Amino acid sequence: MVLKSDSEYEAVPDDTRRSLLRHMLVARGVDQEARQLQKQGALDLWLSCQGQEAAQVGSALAVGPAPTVFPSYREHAVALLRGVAPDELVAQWAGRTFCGWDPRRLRFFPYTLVLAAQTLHGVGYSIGQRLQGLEDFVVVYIGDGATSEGDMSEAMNLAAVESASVLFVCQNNGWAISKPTDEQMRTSLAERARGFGIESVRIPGQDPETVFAACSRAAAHIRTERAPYLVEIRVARIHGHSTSDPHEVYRSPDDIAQARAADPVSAYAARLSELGLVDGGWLDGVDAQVRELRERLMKEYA
Ligand SMILES: Cc1ncc(C[n+]2csc(CCOP(=O)(O)OP(=O)(O)O)c2C)c(N)n1
Ligand SMILES: [Mg+2]
Repeated sequence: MVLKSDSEYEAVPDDTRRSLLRHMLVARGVDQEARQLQKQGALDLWLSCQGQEAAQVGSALAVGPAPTVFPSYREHAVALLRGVAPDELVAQWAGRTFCGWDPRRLRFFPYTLVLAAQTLHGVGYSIGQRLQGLEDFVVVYIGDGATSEGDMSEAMNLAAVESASVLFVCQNNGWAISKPTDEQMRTSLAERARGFGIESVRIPGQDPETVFAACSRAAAHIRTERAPYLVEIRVARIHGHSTSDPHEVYRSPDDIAQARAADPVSAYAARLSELGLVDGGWLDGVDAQVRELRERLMKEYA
């Protein structure tokens, strides 16, 4: 089967565009509420995904519901899109449970705080599924800093050698807590993947349609070639690494201001409004849904 050309992927259907925006708005609202709950002492910690919603929603919608996802610990937008309820999502961060959802039913594995361990879990799972004649498409999410772990190199090599159906999605937010990316690597991760024999692409992550198109292409490659693929997505982290991390100490005011200005959620909402794809009524409807989710979370945890 021939892979579709770039232009065939550019026309994202209008329903998909609205879906991208709705999932981004929901993720933003839940993330804001979780940060608020942490400030009130209801959660012990929260790692915000603000600024990374387009990368997460674009990639998750592009691959569809079939693949099993092996997340890191910041993939809240993917989790919500996969059906994790907000109260299930924050339960871990309130110290109530190791994992608030059913990983098998949702095909969304528990968050992994041991950096890069999920890369090997994901590749191994994919190989195991294939051996049993089951769906072997796996998506592994990883941050830029975690790619410095040996596990990531082992996982990429194993995936390449075994031709495993694994999509590696790296959200490169420029920071491993306070360590900037240029102090972590001399080449891009996309280049490194090619050294292992894995096809890859490096894309900006502010526009969910760019991410959706690149990940649709990657998914088609995985399904037709039965071989791994890596998408490196450049994103801007709006808040500190976690609610315990005062990023003003090591980030310039300019860097923080630029990340806020590049907010993918407000930019995409404005774009779809300008295009006439959503109107005030539609936005109010999503807002009401988000408010209800936030209120439920507040009642359960505050
Ligand atoms: C094996 C291991 N070493 C160190 C840590 C401490 N640690 C937690 S998050 C983090 C930075 C990770 O950065 P990155 O992979 O870029 O992800 P981001 O938090 O930016 O999404 C570090 C060093 C850890 N959790 N696990
Ligand atoms: Mg990072």
